[in-house]
Amino acid sequence: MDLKMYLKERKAFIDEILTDYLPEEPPFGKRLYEAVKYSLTVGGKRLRPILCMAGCEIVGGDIEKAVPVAVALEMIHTYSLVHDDLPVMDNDTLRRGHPTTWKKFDEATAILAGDALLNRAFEVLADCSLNSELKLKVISEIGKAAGMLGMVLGQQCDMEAEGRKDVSLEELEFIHRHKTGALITASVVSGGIVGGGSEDEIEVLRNYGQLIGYAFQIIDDVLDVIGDQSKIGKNVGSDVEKGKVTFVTFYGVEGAKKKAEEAVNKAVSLLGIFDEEKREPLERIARFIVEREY
Ligand code: GRG
Repeated sequence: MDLKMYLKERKAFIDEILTDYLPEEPPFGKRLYEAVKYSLTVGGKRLRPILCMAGCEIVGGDIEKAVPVAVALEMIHTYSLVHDDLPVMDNDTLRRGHPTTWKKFDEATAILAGDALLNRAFEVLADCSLNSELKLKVISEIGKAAGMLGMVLGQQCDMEAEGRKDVSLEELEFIHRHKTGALITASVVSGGIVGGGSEDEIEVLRNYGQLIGYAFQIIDDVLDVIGDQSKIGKNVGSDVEKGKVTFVTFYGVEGAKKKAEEAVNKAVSLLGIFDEEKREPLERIARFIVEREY
């Protein structure tokens, strides 16, 4: 399997269909529509949709059924980035190699564009053609992961930790398990649910997601120190600038990379319950997470 080609093709597929899931352009308030479209189409690895589709495939499901779920996940992820970049939060001007939504439009429009994306994601889920039982399971899974005991809580804790030097490793892990890990985990788990995975299979996907989510955040911290801005598409060095305690603070760059590798090895070993051929994409995606330069 050629992972580069796999990621490229899956990303191209998602890029192509994302805006099909937007409603018709309204006659007024076009600025909101433009901001939503801009935020969604300006780039991104599409990792969460790719994980969702791969989660569906590994349990032997029909990938077509995972598509609206994959789209909803990318909408939620995009909303989180749009809000995270706002001056009242991370105050970032560059995202995915382009001006952040608030910078390109204005702050109020960026807030509304984020709100619109979050709501649209749940409309897409509610309106998709999955059977009602699976649909509710997926909505509940994603709602919990994105919501007040998931990503939003992680974001709040992250803001509260900013500038504090006494953040413990336990607190840091809590922050990232929620802020970054929850939606990554929900992506692969919801794919497994849609694909009709058994309870044991879903449990493996959940543990896999948590481990790769942890590794993903560690590498995000590493890239903020040693990354190439032109490759990662956002400003580097912002953690130090904002006085943030990160995994690099605790482990150093090499130690942090080692931690991420250990997590990924464990995640890959969990996939042993699946057929060798079927598990390859999720194995390779896990490895990509630690090897990535963007
Ligand atoms: C505002 C509710 C709310 C939440 C924001 C996810 C998040 C929470 C903030 C993003 C800040 C950040 C840099 C987190 C580190 C990990 C992360 C989620 C990076 C961005 O995800 P990628 O690398 O981005 O998948 P692309 O652009 O490729 O989609």
